[in-house]
Amino acid sequence: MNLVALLQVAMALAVSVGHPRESSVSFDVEAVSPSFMDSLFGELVASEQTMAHKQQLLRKGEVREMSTEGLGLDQSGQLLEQTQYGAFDVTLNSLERSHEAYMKYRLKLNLPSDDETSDLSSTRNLFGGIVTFAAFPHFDCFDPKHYDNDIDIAILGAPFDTGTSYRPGARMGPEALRSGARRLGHGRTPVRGRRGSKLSLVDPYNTTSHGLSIVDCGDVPMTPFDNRIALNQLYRGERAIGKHPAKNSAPRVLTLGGDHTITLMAIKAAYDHFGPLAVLHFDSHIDTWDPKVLGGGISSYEGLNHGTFLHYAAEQGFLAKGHCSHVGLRAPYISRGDPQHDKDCGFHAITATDIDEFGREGIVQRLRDLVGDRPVYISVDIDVLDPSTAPGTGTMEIGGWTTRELIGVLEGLEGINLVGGDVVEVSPPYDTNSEITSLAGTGVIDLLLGLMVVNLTD
Ligand SMILES: *[C@@H]1O[C@H](CO)[C@@H](O)[C@H](O)[C@H]1NC(C)=O
Ligand SMILES: [Mn+2]
Repeated sequence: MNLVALLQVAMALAVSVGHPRESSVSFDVEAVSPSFMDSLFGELVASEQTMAHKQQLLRKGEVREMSTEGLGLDQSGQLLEQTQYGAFDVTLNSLERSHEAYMKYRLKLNLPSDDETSDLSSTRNLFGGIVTFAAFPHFDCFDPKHYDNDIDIAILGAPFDTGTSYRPGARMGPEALRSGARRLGHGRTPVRGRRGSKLSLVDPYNTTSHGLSIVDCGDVPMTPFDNRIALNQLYRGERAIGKHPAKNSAPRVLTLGGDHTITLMAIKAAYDHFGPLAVLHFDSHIDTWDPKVLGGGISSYEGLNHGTFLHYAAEQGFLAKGHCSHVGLRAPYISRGDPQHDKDCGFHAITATDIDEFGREGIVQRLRDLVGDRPVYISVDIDVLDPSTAPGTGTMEIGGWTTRELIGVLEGLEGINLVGGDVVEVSPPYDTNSEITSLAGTGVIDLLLGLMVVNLTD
């Protein structure tokens, strides 16, 4: 738009503002006492029309004047104390009364006593303080001294990214996912879960309402210098959580990655308690790559990485073969044998474009049929989302789902026997300043948590 056009628009606006619609009430402005807002902000907020409107509402009793209770006025509106503006001994009308009361109130600062701390100890701080996921309680879950403490659902960080083939950074994932969860914790939302579903009624963050013990166990220390040690540390951490008493067979763990390699240890630990798992693997990549194809080279140790871990999970017998599925696939294969090898590992495949062909409900039905009532593990690689909704990840692929599509499919899985889950590959160094990728990851954890609470309280 050039300057002349801009001026024309500005003038048109000025004209329209200058001629407001005719008010239907005739009204004498002088007769209305200004409220305290009018006095403070004057012409900024008050106009002939707003004053008339307000007066009408007052007359009809649809709004009330500000209460004068506790503001140093007696019933008749007499100010009881001397103000810095002098003593008021006239009886004020109601609007003046609110105004004067407000002005007087503004002059007062009532601090609590110097030893009072109740507002410091019980207040949620959205942008400060020690951050646990959605402010869930924390204790050292790995210390045998605490093995008696109940854990029904554990949140566990796996800060590890030395199994990644492309861009690293996912070791910072857990703290970013927790940061994204600072605003969670206030119960139900208008959109979590389908209308009338149990998921839409539960409040995962109100432990009084569901009676489950949900704990943020913090992060497992994972060494960045030797993947074998790091992954074993994670396995032992997940296993330690499994030693705590749970109301329903065993604690269920939601793991915050970390690159996708960490899922192998989470699945292994879940397998210890629940047996072969129907794995729903939301990812743009297959991650069942044969180690000979991806990474296996000079040392066999290279063969275990974020693109091969599902090959190992299948080989180790952790998977309920034929009951697992990829969801959202679209990344290029590496070798011609990949599709066959993927099938051999026991996976079905739902591609990113299948949502256009079968719709959300078509995909939901297929997944539900596939897992039945088997123990299910849901692993969500955030790169299943389109780079426009999740740019902060290691290996982006175009043409993915939106967060709403992913949420819609996950909600459709309400009622499945979800025994474990994770969100991986959130790489904060590649995220935007507004942290959209970690927020998407947090939203997925929020849903998995909801699915678990529904499942455990059925
Ligand atoms: C939590 O749940 C309890 C029991 O259902 C209820 O009384 C309480 O109001 C809830 N608290 C919040 C903050 O929603
Ligand atoms: Mn992956």
